[in-house]
Amino acid sequence: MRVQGIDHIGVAVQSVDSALELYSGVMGLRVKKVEILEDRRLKVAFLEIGEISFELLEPLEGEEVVSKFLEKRGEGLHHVALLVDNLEECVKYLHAKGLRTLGTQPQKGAEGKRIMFLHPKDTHGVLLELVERMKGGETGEIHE
Ligand code: CMX
Repeated sequence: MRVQGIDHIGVAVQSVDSALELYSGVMGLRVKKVEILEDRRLKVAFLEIGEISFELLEPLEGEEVVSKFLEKRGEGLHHVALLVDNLEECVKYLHAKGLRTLGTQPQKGAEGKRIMFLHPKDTHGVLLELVERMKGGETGEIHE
């Protein structure tokens, strides 16, 4: 397994618009994209910090995962996303080492990436997302 770097850091917020007032309006971070992930019922915004991003996550009506996090812990750091070059190989390796993934198949994440999460109970309390960037950019159609 080779971790290439941090892709992004996820932050759970009550309102993306309100969080952008601080991070973009006051702190001047560039907004790369604001996106509605309809299938996950999330509104997300990506802010550029050098090579990595802050991903602001706002749950929409009917969303259960980030909503539960906000209810239990309030706003704050939600996950760290590690960039890997081959998601399947990486997951196979980690399964062999006894780590649990959340779900069995890679999912389509924001920006057309392929993602999978590891259970925070297996990673010293940090929710880790494994990210493989797609060839073909945003569409996520071409995978080699
Ligand atoms: N970081 C660290 N620990 C977390 C956590 C987080 N983000 N979310 C939950 N936990 C911990 C809880 O504190 C709890 O620990 P204790 O038992 O010691 O209290 C334990 O995990 C179980 O938490 P829970 O509140 O009972 O919640 P669930 O088990 O229902 O869900 C998890 C937890 C990690 C399985 C769920 O959040 C999940 O499936 N996450 C992966 C998907 C995801 O996060 N999607 C949103 C982002 C999508 C995107 O970026 O595209």
